[in-house]
Amino acid sequence: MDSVVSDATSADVAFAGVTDEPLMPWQTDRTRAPVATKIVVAGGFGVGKTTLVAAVSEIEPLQTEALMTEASEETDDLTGTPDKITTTVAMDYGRLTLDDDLVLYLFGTPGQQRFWFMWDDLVRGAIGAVVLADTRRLKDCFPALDYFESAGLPYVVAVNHFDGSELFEPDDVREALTIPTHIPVMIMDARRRISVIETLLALVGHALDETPE
Ligand SMILES: Nc1nc2c(ncn2[C@@H]2O[C@H](COP(=O)(O)OP(=O)(O)O)[C@@H](O)[C@H]2O)c(=O)[nH]1
Ligand SMILES: [Mg+2]
Repeated sequence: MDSVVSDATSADVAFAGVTDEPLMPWQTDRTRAPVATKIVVAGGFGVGKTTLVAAVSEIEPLQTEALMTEASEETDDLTGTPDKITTTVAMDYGRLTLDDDLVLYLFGTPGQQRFWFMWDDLVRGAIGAVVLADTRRLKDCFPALDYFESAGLPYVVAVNHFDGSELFEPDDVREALTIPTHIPVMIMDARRRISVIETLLALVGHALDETPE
């Protein structure tokens, strides 16, 4: 049963912790059943989505990497990640249990423009999204920001800080991307579990804040 991804909305998540509320469809026992939430991980090509999911997933992350061929040379910009030889063609998928009562299902989006058609399916039932940004290629996250803004899906911005790139303050990134003040902007390292969990918790908290009373 643990592979079932619910259609939890942020409202479901907000109510699931209240003891006299009815059980959620995925709950059989209020004292033990975890709340399942779906989170989308988005951002430009090579920004660290696959790395993030792999850093925290307790199941072998499902990755659909393919060797990049010369055919994708023109579309896949390698300037920031010259060593990258694989690319995610469908999506990353991972699971993370927090405190035994909150299970996060992580879905990485394919970064490339040619896979945009999948996004409407990917975000269905999600409580929110993490938009990864690389300060050397900030504009790569604009399509994701635009998408979640217009979809009305809560999101946080996580700057994946790469070694050797300049370290910016969250407020500098917020200003550069014109992110509204109520949206969390985090500096993160996609390779570090603790750092990623911090970002995911910020998103869960933010999604709850955005839930209408
Ligand atoms: N130095 C450094 N490298 C990273 C970091 N995050 C990802 N990488 C590397 O950058 C490359 C692209 O990351 P990947 O997760 O595949 O990007 P994706 O296209 O968004 O899934 C990989 O070779 C990663 O090992 C980071 O925080 N620091
Ligand atoms: Mg990837």
